[in-house]
Amino acid sequence: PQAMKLADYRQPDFLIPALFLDFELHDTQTRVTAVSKVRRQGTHSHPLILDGEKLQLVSVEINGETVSAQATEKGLCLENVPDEFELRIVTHIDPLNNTSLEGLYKSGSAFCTQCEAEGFRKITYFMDRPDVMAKYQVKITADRQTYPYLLSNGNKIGQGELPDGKHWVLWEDPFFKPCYLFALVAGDFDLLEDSFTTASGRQVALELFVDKGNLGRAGHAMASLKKAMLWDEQRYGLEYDLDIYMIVAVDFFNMGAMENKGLNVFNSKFVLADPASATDEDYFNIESVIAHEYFHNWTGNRVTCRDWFQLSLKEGLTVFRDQQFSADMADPAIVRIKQVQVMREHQFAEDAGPMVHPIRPAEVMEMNNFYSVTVYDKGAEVIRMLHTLLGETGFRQGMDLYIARHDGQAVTCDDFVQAMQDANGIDLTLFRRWYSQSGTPRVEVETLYDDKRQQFALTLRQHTPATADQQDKLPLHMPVAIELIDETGSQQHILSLTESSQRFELACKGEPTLAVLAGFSAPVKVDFAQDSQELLKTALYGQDDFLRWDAAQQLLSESIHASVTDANSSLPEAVLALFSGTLDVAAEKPALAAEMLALPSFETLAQQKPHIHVDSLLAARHSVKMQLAEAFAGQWKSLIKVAPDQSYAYQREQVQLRRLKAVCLTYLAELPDSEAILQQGYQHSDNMSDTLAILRACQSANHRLFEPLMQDFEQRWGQDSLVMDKWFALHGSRQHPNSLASLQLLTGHAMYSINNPNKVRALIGSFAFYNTAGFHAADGSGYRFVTDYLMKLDAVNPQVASRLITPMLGFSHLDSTRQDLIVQQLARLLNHEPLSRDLYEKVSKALH
Ligand code: BAL
Ligand code: ZN
Repeated sequence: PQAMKLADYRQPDFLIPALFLDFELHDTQTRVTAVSKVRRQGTHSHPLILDGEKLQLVSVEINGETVSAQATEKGLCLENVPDEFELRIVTHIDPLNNTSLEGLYKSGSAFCTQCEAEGFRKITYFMDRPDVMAKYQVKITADRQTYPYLLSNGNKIGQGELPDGKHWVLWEDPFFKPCYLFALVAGDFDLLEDSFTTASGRQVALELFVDKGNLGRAGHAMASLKKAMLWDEQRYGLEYDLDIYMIVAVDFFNMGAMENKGLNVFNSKFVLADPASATDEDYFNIESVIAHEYFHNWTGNRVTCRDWFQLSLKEGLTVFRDQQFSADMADPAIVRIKQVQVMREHQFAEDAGPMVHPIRPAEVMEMNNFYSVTVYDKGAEVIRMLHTLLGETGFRQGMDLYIARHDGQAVTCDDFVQAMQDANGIDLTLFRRWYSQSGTPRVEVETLYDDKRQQFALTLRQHTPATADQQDKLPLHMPVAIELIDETGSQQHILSLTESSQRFELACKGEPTLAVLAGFSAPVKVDFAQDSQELLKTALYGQDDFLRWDAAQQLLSESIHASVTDANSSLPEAVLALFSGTLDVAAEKPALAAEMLALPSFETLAQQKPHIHVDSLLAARHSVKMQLAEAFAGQWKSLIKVAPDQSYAYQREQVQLRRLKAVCLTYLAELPDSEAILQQGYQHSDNMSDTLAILRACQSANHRLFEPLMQDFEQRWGQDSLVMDKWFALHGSRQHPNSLASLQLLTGHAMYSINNPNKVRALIGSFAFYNTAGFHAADGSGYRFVTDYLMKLDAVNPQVASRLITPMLGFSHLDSTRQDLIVQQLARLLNHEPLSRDLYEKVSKALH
């Protein structure tokens, strides 16, 4: 397979301003008729090249005349076409056997589609690129009884009955859109209806379709949608533009959800919730994903991407917008901490591995591989930096200009930055480097206090180490937010760093304690040698909650790394003081306390060092956890009683207390006398958050209660697909000598299916990503198991396989024995036939 290059972009040779699609649905032989208005763009005599994969071509007509055309594996080439014509193409497709879940496929008994990025070419021959935008009319015909709902984008403009028990519906979308935003759903659902009146007084019908019997779990998603609609009006002045907004929840879905115009298709995991079956985290994620897809209506749909290299144009921006929304709906500091954890655990790891790329990649072999933490989450960090540099008002002016200038267009990341620049009258030339330069920058901090002048001097040096894709790096423009803490309180500043080395001076009465990167103001690693007393001071007395948490994490990380080198080391005084100070205020600030008391994850710890030894790092983390469990045994026992006394609601104070309790339980479960407390906690729990907290605590402590409680859980929830995913994930991530054997057994469980991405991610994904001991087993059995599984999965669903291989890619920080074991498995995979383009791109880069 060949890589495509951003530098090779050319505007399309033809435009297709109108498309009529006619679907006659059938499990294995759906007939698709596509009628396009085609127009040559510019003066040239190039043929019309249409993308198409896994299609059975029936006929091609140009202006009513049949033409003979030979399809290849990749598409159709039509020579000598007129400058303007009507093109009618009939194809047959096989949705039932489409396990890739791209194009038109079946999720249970319903038909649904997923077209982003390049799935439309599995539906019909078309110019499958986002800069070809058309107005769509879609007619769907199917059996009335099995498929009472026939849905597509836009407004319903016709429907009728047919004599053979079939019916049809005609939809029209008044907005131009690229084909990746096309959607079709047909099935029998329960329907939750509501409405929203926009700021300008337009009534919008809201329809949420869920599997039969799930209506009771749809309320939170609907409430979230209405909050998101209101928020986007208030924060960005952006109103919804159609008369109807539909969301359909399906069980088989590669991603979280999809923003198709007026008809979002969602992974049911991000729709369905009730207290008994969903955790606080599920409630949070539903609210955030519903908002994310809704926000795409403007940032993604009305203004879309010119080409797929620009994916971060819509994803980075929309993630940033959903992050702002979540911060307004929940605890801003906690929300921020979670985002930073994703950056440090996953994005920094991507930068350190073979798939490293800038937020606007320059080369792509398989686009699905670039729906990455870099494009999404680092992309959002880059937008956040713009927001920090321009301020809320300046950023909003930039957004207003961007929308006004580009509504209805397919544009580039440069166009976005240009709008920000023009609206604010500032030069963002240097800032643009974030779009083309990959890797994690390091910022080194040096300080000097001049007592006489009462001046605090701060030198910042930035440097981005070479990455697998790019040797030479340049200085970047970034905001570095700092806090100076002294006896009188604290002061905050935002320093604008543009050079490789820069000195700043600040007036300060008395030598302050400095804390750097408040709110994680830039996606960088900071090198700042601070002693534990300074970190402790920031953790206990800082103003910025994020900085307090960050200082606490540094103290804990350092003591874990110290314990790697000296297995008998006891807990440093500063860590003991950190825990007692935090526990003292835990009842007042439960949310922050919970995060400050939680140990950094293995993955975060691994990212802090160039080389790690898996077993010693795991042992060190466990030893620190044990010592903390014992040192504060009394506090864990008393704090878990600070639970909400009302019945479950997804409500801020309750969520905070439950989270604190969950962290306390992870320590408590390590104590010898915890069994009765855990047992009772499990039995008396009336909600999934508390139940899962107990199970997780038992799992991570390898408590003997784990197995009986898991059996009980399976008895109770064995028929509930979404809840069973939690059960699979607990098994997959359990670090236990038998974990591999149990994993093998569980792939044969009645609720498990290799065809369902949620199941695969829950069981195999949680093993590969989070079962450190099992995955990195010294004999290579974990790597072999995952590789064997990937070979099977790749034939079913390459996109999901390609996600799952991530933990096998970054191995340069592991010991040489493990590196060799991984390389052996990757080599085996590279020789496997057939191998998808998705996996080929990653494996070949990793072995390079
Ligand atoms: N566009 C793919 C799913 C999402 O990011 O919303
Ligand atoms: Zn998105």
